Amino acid sequence: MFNEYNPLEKKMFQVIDNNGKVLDKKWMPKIDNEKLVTIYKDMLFARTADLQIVSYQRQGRIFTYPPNYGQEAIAAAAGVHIKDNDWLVPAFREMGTMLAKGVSLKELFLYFMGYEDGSAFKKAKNTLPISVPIASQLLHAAGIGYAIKYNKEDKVVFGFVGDGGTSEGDFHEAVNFAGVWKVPVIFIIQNNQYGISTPTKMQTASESLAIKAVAYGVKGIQVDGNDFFAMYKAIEESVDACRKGEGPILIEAVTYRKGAHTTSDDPTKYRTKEEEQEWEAKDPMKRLKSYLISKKLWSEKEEDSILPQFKEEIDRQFIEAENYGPYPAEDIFKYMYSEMPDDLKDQISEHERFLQWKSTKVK
Ligand SMILES: Cc1ncc(C[n+]2csc(CCOP(=O)(O)OP(=O)(O)O)c2C)c(N)n1
Ligand SMILES: [Mg+2]
Repeated sequence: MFNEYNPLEKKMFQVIDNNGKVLDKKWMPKIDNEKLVTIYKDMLFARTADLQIVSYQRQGRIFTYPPNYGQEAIAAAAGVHIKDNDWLVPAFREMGTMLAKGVSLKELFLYFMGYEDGSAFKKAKNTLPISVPIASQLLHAAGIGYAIKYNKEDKVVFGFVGDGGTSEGDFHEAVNFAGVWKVPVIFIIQNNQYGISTPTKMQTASESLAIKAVAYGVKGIQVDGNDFFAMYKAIEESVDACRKGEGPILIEAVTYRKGAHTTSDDPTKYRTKEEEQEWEAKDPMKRLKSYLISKKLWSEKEEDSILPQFKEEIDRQFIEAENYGPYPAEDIFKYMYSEMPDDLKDQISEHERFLQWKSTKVK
């Protein structure tokens, strides 16, 4: 696959078309029917939660949130392949993979409500916190990959970044050294066509983002990120390659951020209705659903009956997060170092004085 879809060939890897029809059986991954339905349900759960969070934010019940809407196939495919012991190094738009790794929705809610506990995952092993400083997480991904190789462990690192992130030095340093060290890291670029309002064509003069792999001497592939089967297959082969010591791999997953950049953004200011409609036809959930319906594995009726249960479960976890109670001010400072340096201790005292002052001002 990596030969046939070498980025120099300028071909995007696809398995199904926009109507869920298989384009080339040779690439169709073997997935048990029951498992496939479970995966679809997980994607539906993630999408439902994502839409519901935007509505909680509009009610003033949660802070700024970056919607995953439209990018679910990428996160789901990674979620199927990532094992408990593998490392997940997220950016901030990978809800499906985080849930698959064992992060709870409640923990994600806590994170977006400002609690440090939202990053202290109770169940998910080997999962780094959400990373907002763009691309900085990839250096950790490369470093963890190095440690895995050094310790001769059978683990793979899944490192996520956006198209905008590929313009950061950290991206290039991480991919370069991962290539030099030949470490088991799968770099997944979610090319959702925008970095806030900046379109991908303004990020780079390269033919594609996948082609950057060539310069670093690593395997790369451009994949239709809205095609679940293509993402499944590409990640499956990437994991195999990494476990055989043939990593790292760079995947450019071509997708579309159907929602706003975050709840603080208004995409009507910088993109057209026509463009949105064009991508609507490529929606990842619709495509997988069409496939499932054509195979009689799923129906609109089943979807209608499961959605209220999902909504109730999402609400239940949200209300638990809402009732979490106040957090100690120290939480903001205590996780950066194992032993807190003096300047941070000073900042805690200053912050406490500020909170004290504020409580006398704000009624
Ligand atoms: C180092 C850094 N610079 C700027 C920002 C502000 N910022 C937040 S998201 C974003 C755009 C990121 O775009 P992309 O990498 O394509 O990811 P997407 O949001 O599309 O998932 C920017 C510039 C930041 N968080 N970190
Ligand atoms: Mg982007």
